[in-house]
Order: sequence, then structure tokens, then C-alpha cells
Amino acid sequence: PVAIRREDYSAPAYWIDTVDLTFDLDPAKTRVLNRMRLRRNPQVAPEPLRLDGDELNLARVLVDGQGASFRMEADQLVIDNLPDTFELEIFTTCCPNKNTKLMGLFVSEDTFFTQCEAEGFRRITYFLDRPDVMASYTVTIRASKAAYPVLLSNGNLVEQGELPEGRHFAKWVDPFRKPSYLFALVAGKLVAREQRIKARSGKEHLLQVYVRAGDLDKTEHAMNSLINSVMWDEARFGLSLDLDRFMIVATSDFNMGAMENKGLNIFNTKYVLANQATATDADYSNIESVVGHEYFHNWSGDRVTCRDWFQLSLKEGLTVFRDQEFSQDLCAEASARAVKRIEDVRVLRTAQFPEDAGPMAHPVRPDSYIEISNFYTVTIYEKGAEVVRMMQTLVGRKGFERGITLYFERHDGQAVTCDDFAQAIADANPDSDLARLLPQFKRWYSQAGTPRLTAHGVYDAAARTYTLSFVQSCPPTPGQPVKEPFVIPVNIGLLGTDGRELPVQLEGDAEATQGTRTLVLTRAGEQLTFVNVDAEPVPSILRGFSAPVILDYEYSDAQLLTLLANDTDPFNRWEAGQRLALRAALHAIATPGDAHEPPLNHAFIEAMRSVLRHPQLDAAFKELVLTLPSETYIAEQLDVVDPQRVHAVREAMRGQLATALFADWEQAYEQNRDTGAYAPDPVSSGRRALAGMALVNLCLAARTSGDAVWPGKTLQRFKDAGNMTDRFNALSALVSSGHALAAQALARFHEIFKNEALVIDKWFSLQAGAPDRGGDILPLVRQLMKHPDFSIKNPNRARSVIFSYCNANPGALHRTDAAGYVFWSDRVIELDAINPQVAARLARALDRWSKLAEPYRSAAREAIARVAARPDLSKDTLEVVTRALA
Ligand code: HT7
Ligand code: ZN
Repeated sequence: PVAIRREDYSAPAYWIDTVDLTFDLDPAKTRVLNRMRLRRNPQVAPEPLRLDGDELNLARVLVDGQGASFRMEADQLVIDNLPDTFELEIFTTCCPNKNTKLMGLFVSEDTFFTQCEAEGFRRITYFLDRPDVMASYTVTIRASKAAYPVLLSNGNLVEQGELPEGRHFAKWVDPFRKPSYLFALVAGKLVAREQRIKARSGKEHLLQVYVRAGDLDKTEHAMNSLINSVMWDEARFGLSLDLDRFMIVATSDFNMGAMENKGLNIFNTKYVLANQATATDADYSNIESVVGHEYFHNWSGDRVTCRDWFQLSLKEGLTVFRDQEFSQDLCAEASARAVKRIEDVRVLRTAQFPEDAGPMAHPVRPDSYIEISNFYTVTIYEKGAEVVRMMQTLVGRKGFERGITLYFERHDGQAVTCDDFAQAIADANPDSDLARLLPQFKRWYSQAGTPRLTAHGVYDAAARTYTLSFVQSCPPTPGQPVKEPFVIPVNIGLLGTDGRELPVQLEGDAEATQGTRTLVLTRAGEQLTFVNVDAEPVPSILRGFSAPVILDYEYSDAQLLTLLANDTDPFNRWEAGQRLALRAALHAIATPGDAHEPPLNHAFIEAMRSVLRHPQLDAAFKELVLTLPSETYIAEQLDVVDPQRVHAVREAMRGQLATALFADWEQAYEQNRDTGAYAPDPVSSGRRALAGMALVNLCLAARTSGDAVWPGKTLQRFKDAGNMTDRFNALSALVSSGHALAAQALARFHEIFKNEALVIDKWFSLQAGAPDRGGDILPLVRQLMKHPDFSIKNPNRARSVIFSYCNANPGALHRTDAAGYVFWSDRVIELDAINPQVAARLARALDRWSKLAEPYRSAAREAIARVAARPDLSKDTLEVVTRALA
């Protein structure tokens, strides 16, 4: 397969102005008539028309109504000698019920759906399937009325009626020009929750959430999230809904979370369906942010789209930033905003930092790809969002809103680049650091890898100054051996040793300011001096995680304990606890001789006790502080990783916290267990999270002590719970502590929820992701795959078993007998024949193989090589395994 390179971009040789599609839906053979008006692009030297296609059966090609000569070059349909403007008619058929890739037109539970991003439209008809070709669409859908009573596409329904032989039709016109990747069609037996809303402008809109008949009672939260999203985008950025009708449809077979097709968003059921009996607080929160994310794409993605797929982060980074801000703004309390920020940073550091350090590392704006689907990554999404956030930090919140307004005014209806976005934010803020440093700032788009920022502080008592020296560097990444310095905004505050926040005054400042100050670093090394400092301070650096970097500062334990107890910045307060825990883990891993020495020291345990007992701290924040860094995050800090050692040390730490804080866990459980009538708000979900954590610890401690009281109480809680969060937390406590009562709870859970697919996913996932004890998880996973409810073809189910084991359970995957890797390679190969996108995601599970200690390293490499050697591998999977072996 050939690599597509960003530098090879050229404008299309033809524009498509209008597309008139007629679908005759039949699961086995759907007929698609595509009538387009095209015109030559005068800015490009004349060349033949090359239309993309994939797995289509071509029946007819007419140019201006006449049979035309054409040829096929690989998957492209090529037509020479075309006039400057012409009408092109193409008639094809495809097989939706054989479409296991779930790209293009497919059938899920007797309903037709489409997925066109990034390159799925070419599986529906021949087309210039690239985002800079924007056309006006008219779509007519014809189908059996009994089997497919609801017929949907983008835009407005302009006509509908009966046809002979029990068929009917609907005609949709989209008032906005759009690229093909935003096309959508849905047809099936669906029902909708509807809500009419009035926007600020006074304009009325119809909002609809379509699901299967039995699921209507699970759509209220998605609808409320949609209403909140519409209101928020108007209030925060002045961006209003531009459609009369906005539809969301849920499907249980979907490769990703959701898709922002214009006016007709298609969602994985996981991000739509919720009621308190079946969905956890985490599900509610995910639904809110994914509904928001897709809605916000209506502007950042649909109204202004990407010129080419290298610019993917233009819409994805910006839209993740917008959904993160939305979720934060919905929090009434500042502490809940901080919790959301910590959760977002945790995702970045446990998933994106490893990606940046591994074989798939790529810049936020990549330079090349073989299969674009492989680049829907945490780098494009989450790191891209951090780049946008840094822009906001550099221009201020109001300045950023001005920049967004200018961006949409300037580029409405266009397909543009990341450069265009950064330029608009800078142009709206000409006196800002961003405008001054724009070319250098844009290195965040072009350079891969996570920068390391090393800081060192020196206090001069005589001069009453405190000098911080910073050195930044960035490791080589594939194709980028050397990096230039980044612009790094560093939010900083100073604490006295008594924990009180000090005023900060930099050399040259007229006066001191209270609280956080933003330093803008630009050079490989630089020094900044604070004046009028009465005693050696404790620096609180990178508050709020103001830049996506690894910060090295040689904090003493005492300084970290001061920050943990006192920092006014909740992010750094949490971070201090994480640093202490990480330090303990790394020390224990490095000294295997001390196997019987417990990893956590007295000071750390007492600090955790203080947090747990703290009368002012929120339950949600406590839960985050008391969660130890993940095995993946710990492993990232090591040059050579023995995954079993990492697992053993972290388990020992968990056990220590469970036992040492036993009485405090009991108290935390009793204080937080009752949250009143169920509501998924941050305060009550925080209390449920802490109560759940307490149960896990109480069951874990019971395992060591042999006590039967808490496992018994946990089982009772499982049975009596009034909502899925409490029920699932109790079940998890029994399963993760390996208690004998887990078996009956699991059986009962399955019996209650056997008809709820999303809950059964949780049931599978919990078991496949459970802590390994003596190699018991792999045989269990093999058994789960034989369960009548398991199907590898359904991506959610495949993820719940196979991914939960391979991607989220390192202690169980990395076995000295290599059986975990063999299982992984078998599943990648099996999935690749069904759904290459899902297979390629699974293939990423061994990205970090080269860091592993022996015997894991050689065995993992062998497993990857085994996959790479397969003939007929999809280019999706081939790209991932080839890069892993490079
Ligand atoms: N923009 C959407 C991306 C997406 C996608 C990409 C490849 C294959 C299947 C897909 N489904 C959705 C999702 C989003 O970021 O909103
Ligand atoms: Zn998106």
C-alpha cells in the first residue's frame, strides 16, 4: 500500500455542485442512482475525472444523458475528454447485509445505516470522495413501508408518499453544501422522542432522538444533553442551530462513538441510551459529552470543514476542546470543573503520551498516512484539544471567543486548514503572545512527541529572590529526529512552606499579583526570577495542566505533601498525590529484593487518610486522589518494563491502602452510600464513586483478613441497589477482590439484564478486565468468547471482551508463556477479515512492545510479526503492525 503525503495535496480537477441520489433499499442488493452536476476546476491543469469507488457493482455511466466511455484503474472510475460542465449519471448496486466493515451502507438489526467518514461514501457510489469537494444533496429513499417505515437523510423532508407494491418514498433536501463524508441515510422501524425548542433568536427547531421501539424510555438524558448543547453553543460562542430539524439516531453496530452527519447524527447506542437501571454515572457523563461533541461539530466540522484529512484535528481537536469546556461549564461548582479537568488529563497521559512515545507517534497534523482511519487517534483528538486550550490560555477566554467568531465568519462554508484556524485566533488578538509567537506556536501541529520540561528552583535568601530555570526537550519520533523548542504556557503559583499561597512578582513587574501567573516559555533553556520572596517557596508549576508536557521537578516528599494538603489549584493538589504514589511504585519496582517491604510509607498513607477524612473536599475529588496511577502510566515512566512486576507492585499498594485505611473506608462508605433519588449530577455521582471505591477496598481488605462481613454487605448492596452505578460498583468490588460471592452476583446480574445489550457488554467487560490471579483471566476470556451472547461481529461486544483483556488488562495479557500475545494475534487476524478498523485498533495493543523486558519483548515481537506475515491483511492493520516492527 502507498502512503498519502500532506505535501502532495492539490485541489481537485473537478467540482461537484449538485448530487441527486435515489436509493432503492434492499438488504441484499441496494440500487443507487447518482445524478451529479460537475464542472472543471479552472485553477487546475486539465486532467481526467477520477472517481473513487469501493466494493461497488457498476451498471451504467451516462455523461449528459449519453453512454460514456470510461475505464477502471484499481478502484477508480476514470473518464477522459469531458466538457467544462456536464451532468454525470452513475448507477450502481451494493450489498448492505454483507457489509461487515460497517463503512458505507450497512444493515444493523434490520435497519439501514450509513457511515461515510472518512472514506465510506465511495462504498455507496462513485464520487470525488474528499472533504474539499462540497455539494448540495437531494436524496430520495424508496423502500418497503412495512419493513422500513422511517426513511431519513440530511436536511429537510420535502416530499413523501406511497409507491406500488407496498413501498413508499421520502425525499430530503439538505440546505447546506457538504462534503461526502457528512452524508447520511437511515431506514428502519424506529421511534423518536421529540422536543421543540426556541433558540435565543426566537427561531423554532425540532429535535428528535430515534431509537428502536423498546428503548424510548432511555432517551431522556440524550435529549436533555442535546438541548443543553444547543443552548451552550449559543451562549458561549454565539453559534446557533442552523437547521429546522436536528436528528440523532442510535445503532448497536458502530465502529466508533458517533458521527456528526449534517442534521442526522448517527450514534452508537452506548452514547444515547440511559436510564438509572441500566446506565452508570460514567455512561450518563459520556452521553452528555458525546452528544455535545457531535452537536458542536455542526459548526466546527460541518459549517467549516477540513481541506484534507491531514487537517483532521482542525475539527476534532477543536470539537473535543468545545465538548470539554461544555462539560465543565455545566458544572455548578468549581471543584466539579476541576474534577472534569483531572479526568481529561488522565486520559491524555495514559493514552496519548504513550502514543506519542511509540511507533504510531504522529504530529497533531500528520505528514503522511496509509489508512486515514488509523489516524482517528488520541493525538488528533485529545492532544489537538490541548493545543486549542493553549491558544485560549495565550489570548484569554474573551480573546479566544473573539477568535472563534472571526474563524467562523472568515471561513463559513469552506474547507480549510489548521493554519487557517490558528491565524484567525491570532488575527482576532493582534497584541497577544499567540500573535507574536504564531510560527513557533504552530510547532505543536508539526512536531510529534511529548516535550519534557525540566525545572529547577534556587532561593537566594539575601536577595529575597527565587529563580526557576527551565530546560525543554522533545524526544525523537518516527521521521523526526530533531525538534525545535515549543511555546509552552506554564501556569504557576508559589506556596509558603506553611502551605499559604504567596503573592508572585516577577523581575520587572510593577507589583505583585495574587494567585496564578502564566509564564510563556519559548527557548530550549530559560530562567525566571521572582522577587520579594521572604522564604524558600514551594512552586506549584503547570497549574491546571496548562501544557501537554512532562514536568520534571525534584520535589521533596515534604514539598509534595505540602502541595497535596494546601495547593489552591486542585489539579496540582491531585498531581502531588500522584507523584508521591508514582515515586513509591517506581522505588518498589526498582528494588525487587525488598519484596516483603510494603511500597507505601507511613507519610503517604496518613496523607491519604487526611484526604479521605477531609470535611471540605468533595467526594469526587477524594476518589481521584485515592486512585493510584494506572499500570500503563507507571510503565510509561520506565525504560524497561516488567509488566508482572508493575502489576504486583500496584496490587500491593492497593492492598496496603485497603488495609491501612480500613476504618476510614467504612466511614467513607457509610457517609456517601445514600445519595437520595437518583440524579447523575457531579455531586451525587461523586459520592457514589467514593462509596464504590470504599466497597472495593473493604472487599479487598476482607480478602486478606478473611472477614466475611463486607463481602456479604456488598452482595446485599448489589441486590438492593436502586441504580446501575451502585449495583455495578458492588458487583465490581466482589469481582475485583476475587471473592467467592462474585460468581452468584455475576449469574444474577446476567439473568436480570440478559435483554439489555449495553449492560451485557458491562458484564463481559468486567470479567475480561478483572485483576489476574495466577493466570486465570485468559482461560476465562476464551470461555466468554464461547458464551451464546458473544459475537465478534458486533464491535461493542468485541470491545467488551477482547479489548478489555488485550488493551485494558496488562497484568493478565503479559504472560510469561506468551499465551496472551498468541490470543491477541489470533483475534487481530480473525477481526481483520470482518472489520479492519476494529482489527487495527486491537492491533495497537502491543504498540509498546519494545519497552518490555524479556521474555515478554521477544514473544510480543513474534506475535506482531505473525500478524504482519499474513497474506491479504487490510491496509488498516498492515500499517499498524508494520510501524510497530519498524
Ligand atoms: N467524526 C467522527 C469520526 C468517525 C469515524 C471515523 C472512522 C470510522 C468510523 C467513524 N465513525 C465516526 C466521530 C467524531 O469525532 O465525532
Ligand atoms: Zn469529532
